[in-house]
Amino acid sequence: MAASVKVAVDFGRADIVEPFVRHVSRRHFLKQTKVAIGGSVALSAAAYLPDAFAASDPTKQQGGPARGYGDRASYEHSARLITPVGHDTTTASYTPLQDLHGSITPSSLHYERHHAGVPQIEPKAHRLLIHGLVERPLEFTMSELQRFPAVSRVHFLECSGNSLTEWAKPTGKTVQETHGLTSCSEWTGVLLASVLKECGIKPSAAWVLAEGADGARMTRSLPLDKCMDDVILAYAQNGEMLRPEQGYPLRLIVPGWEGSISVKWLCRLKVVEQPYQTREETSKYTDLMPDGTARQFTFVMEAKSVITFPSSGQTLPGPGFYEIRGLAWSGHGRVTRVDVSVDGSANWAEARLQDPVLPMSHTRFYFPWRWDGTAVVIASRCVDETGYQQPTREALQAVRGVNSFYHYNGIQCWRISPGGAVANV
Ligand SMILES: Nc1nc2c(c(=O)[nH]1)N[C@H]1C(S)=C(S)[C@@H](COP(=O)(O)O)O[C@H]1N2
Ligand SMILES: [Mo]
Repeated sequence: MAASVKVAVDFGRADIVEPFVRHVSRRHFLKQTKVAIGGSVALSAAAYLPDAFAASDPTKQQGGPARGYGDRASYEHSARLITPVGHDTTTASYTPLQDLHGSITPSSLHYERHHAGVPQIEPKAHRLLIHGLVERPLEFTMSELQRFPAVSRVHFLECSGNSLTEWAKPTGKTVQETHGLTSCSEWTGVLLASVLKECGIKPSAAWVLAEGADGARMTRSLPLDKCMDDVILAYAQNGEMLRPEQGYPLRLIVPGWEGSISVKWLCRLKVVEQPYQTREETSKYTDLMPDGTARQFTFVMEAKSVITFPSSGQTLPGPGFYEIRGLAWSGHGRVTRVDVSVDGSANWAEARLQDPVLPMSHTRFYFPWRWDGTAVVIASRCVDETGYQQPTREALQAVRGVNSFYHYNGIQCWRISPGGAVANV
């Protein structure tokens, strides 16, 4: 490898940059790039091109062929973690949040939750029936739905069971296991309001029953107000048609609300007066309170954040500069602030938010930090545009007790021990 190594660092903070630049040497550089310390690095071309490439005719094709449908580099192996939830068809797969950059989840890594497996539905044969309290009951084909004015919006989805293992005490699990049931995509489709208006809503209507065409026939009741506001009948995700796991060819995207109400493989909407009290809103997806009563229809996913680097299961190579990175989101709108603590929640300082900060979307945050090599506990907490602040586990327990299952959004702490190992504490 050629010895000409030029390192340009642009962290924007002299106190972090200077020690790094002062001590930089070729050996140091090689060691540090292995741990992806960041900054911008320029090498001479000969330093990174294999000899064969540098020596041969650059006008002749030497690399692989073009491909009709792309795949990632053969060196990349990040994957969803698949766990059986109940009997063998109830499955969840968890997004590897620790490996992701920015705020969009690659479609192939979007978490999955399906109660009876993934059906294969032929789009030409698929229909959406809208009936009940409407002037004109109508059945739409996929191509008819695609003729309506389209919208593309970035929204997170989060299963209300995300982080449920953390209710009582820390579990030692990784961020993929504790928080991997949330993902964020750009969804394209037609506003449900446009299609409902086409059918003509009768005055007595107040709820809409949504049914999926999978084996589970997932069925949920949605308040009509939400349906007329921002609910999307989505057929595309991150620029291409939905993945089968995400509900191909048609699903609901109910922004900011618990994932289970975003019915996949959507085939029927019945406009009604009352919620239907289906299994998914009585025996499931209710919150058991300490006094023995249960909260029902707790739709909105409250503000939540988590540090994805460094996070449980990772190991820091040694003391020095790190950029703490994570994700924050709120079902009530935009995230307005994320604070990070690097001293066991004694002090908090504001993290930098990545623009654009979109409503009901994952928001990436960054926090520059110099680790001195001692044992520390790091954590993040977020505030949303309603002023609500993400609570501690203790604060949540004080209100909700420990019988609750769904809707855990407590502050997540990671401990870094002197050897660099990061653990869930
Ligand atoms: N038809 C149908 N819709 C469904 C489900 C299902 O099993 N069947 N699972 C729900 C649950 S519990 C969640 S959290 C989300 C998950 O969406 P995803 O798999 O695209 O992440 O879909 C919801 N919609
Ligand atoms: Mo879910």
